[in-house]
Amino acid sequence: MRGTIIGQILTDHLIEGQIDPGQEIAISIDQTLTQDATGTMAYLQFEALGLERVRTERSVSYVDHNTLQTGFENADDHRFLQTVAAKRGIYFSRPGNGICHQVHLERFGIPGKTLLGSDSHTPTAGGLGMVGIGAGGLDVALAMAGMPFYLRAPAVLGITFLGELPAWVAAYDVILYLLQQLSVSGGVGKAIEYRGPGVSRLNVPQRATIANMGTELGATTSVFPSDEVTREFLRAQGREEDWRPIAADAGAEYEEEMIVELSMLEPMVAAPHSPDNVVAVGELAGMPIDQVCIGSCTNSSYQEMMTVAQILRGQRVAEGLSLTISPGSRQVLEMLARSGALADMIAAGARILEAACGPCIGMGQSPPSNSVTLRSFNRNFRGRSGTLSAGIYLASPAVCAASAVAGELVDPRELGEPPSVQLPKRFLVDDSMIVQPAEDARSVNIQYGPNIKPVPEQRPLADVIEGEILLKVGDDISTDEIMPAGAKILPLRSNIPTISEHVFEPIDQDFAARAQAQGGGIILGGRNYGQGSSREHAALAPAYLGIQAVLAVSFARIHRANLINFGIVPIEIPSQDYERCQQGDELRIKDIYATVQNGDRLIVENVTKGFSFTGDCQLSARQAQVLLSGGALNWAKQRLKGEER
Ligand code: MIC
Ligand code: SF4
Repeated sequence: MRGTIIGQILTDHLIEGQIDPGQEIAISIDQTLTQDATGTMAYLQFEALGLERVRTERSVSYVDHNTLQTGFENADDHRFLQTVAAKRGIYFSRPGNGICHQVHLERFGIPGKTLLGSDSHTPTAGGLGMVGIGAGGLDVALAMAGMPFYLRAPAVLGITFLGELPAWVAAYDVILYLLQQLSVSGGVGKAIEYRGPGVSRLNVPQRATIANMGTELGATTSVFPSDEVTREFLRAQGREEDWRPIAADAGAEYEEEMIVELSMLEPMVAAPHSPDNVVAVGELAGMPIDQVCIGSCTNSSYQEMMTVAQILRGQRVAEGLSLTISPGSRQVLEMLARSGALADMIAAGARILEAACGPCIGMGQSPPSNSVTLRSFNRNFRGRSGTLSAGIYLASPAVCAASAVAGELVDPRELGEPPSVQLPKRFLVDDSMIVQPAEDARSVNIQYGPNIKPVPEQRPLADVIEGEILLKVGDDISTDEIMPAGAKILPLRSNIPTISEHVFEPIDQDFAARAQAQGGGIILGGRNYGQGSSREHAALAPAYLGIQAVLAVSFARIHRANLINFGIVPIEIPSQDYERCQQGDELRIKDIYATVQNGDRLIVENVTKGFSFTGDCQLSARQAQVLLSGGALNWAKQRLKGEER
């Protein structure tokens, strides 16, 4: 850690603790971002803290996830978000202005600063040399209140890039290659720092693509140096004054190291249903494809979109195949339009969607039953497209565009000369869709709609947890399976009682009803439980259904923090005990208060089968306090009160 970029930025922001991998530290947060789907809850929680204005250097609220407005719910959410932003000192990026991570990179990110976002892909900002971390909305609300963010200090994995990307090989192929090598849990407990001569040959949007998908590796954050390339990008965005150089010290110490020879890489594809199920495109070439979707926070920069336009120029989308394109921001979309590239896309038969998350989060464009959809996105978990029976494949925008024309998976290297796209000297800068906070906050009334329900009261922690294993699930369960998104469910994000009826729906349709009938219970999970999204609804809604504990072989970082924030005890158990317990078994866990407080191991009694085993909560002193206070909101309120005195 010593001398690394991550070590330097964490040290600059350290408030409590010692930066040793695995130890809990508290850092100050310079900037926050929220998006609409997690933002409404984050701001409801911020309101519950009772502060007048945010206390960060810069907080931005984006509307990008739910822009379908199939009913009044979304529109009400947008109005709520805009009025809260105006009143509380937050910049508001209006619907249509683009995907949070892309716009933040273009307009707000600053090298060397910390950014906490209520979205798991917040590390995208690492492309600019910023430490971006994804968290639950409540943690972001606390950061907006000026409170530190607590995390386990990561170990630093230094990845050295040598050489240069060959023709037709994209930044996306680099991260798919890393996923193939390291798996979706390979980055857990780590921060990834990129270095070496190959880095200077990647521009900022390419670096951002790689940093973005470090999330799929399970990494806490991913960071690139801030160098002349970064400076050039910021200059082209008209904000060179935000630049400062950041590099690792000569003797920087990495806990782990890896070398990637960029020139050896080739176009890759991730097959269903996991982003680490990666093979070379060549291995699946010729596979028929029904739908292609290009865009998302991973791959919707100007450069990627121009590449797509050049591949599509003069071509036609294959018969029977639907191609959608969602540019990452209004800046990108307008530049495509003014350059004529948009016309090439339209002429080829592409369906142009607005600059938003769109199909990536299942907001429209669900593919047909049992079909194959090829996407330039970052996740291909089962059901994420909105069609449970469809297989989602992930590949670079170039592979996607070439395949859309052919109607089957194509290795673009067959197309001959690759498009040559340079970043412009000047991007088209127009911030008119970013609303500044009101100067006179008193003039603004926060507007709530009927679907916006208050944050539910937290039940106090029980000293004895007794209940049935309501559901036993396997390894790598994602939050998309725990609390699905998509066009039907996303509009319910501001309404916990209603959204909780959909908990675990893709796995077990009856789960919510069973939990309600039993008045709660326990969930049993395998390894890496809760990977994927930062959505705190995957903890908040189960808590509302009365879930008191989740037992799992291991947990994903953000989800574990969210469970604690909402008073659910995360208990790690040995895999042989996971095997021995079954759905329907009655469990009893006693002396919770004492064990939480003293950091001891817990004894879990399987009453049905008549055996006991030990579990471990591995709580820091602060996390114990949070659980004992009945969740992070109560805990934070107590602290803010203490501050007033
Ligand atoms: C996602 O990609 O799953 C999301 C939607 O952006 C989530 C946030 C959410 O659930 O609102 C994420 O990645 O954190
Ligand atoms: Fe939006 Fe998809 Fe990125 Fe999540 S992963 S922020 S849904 S584009």
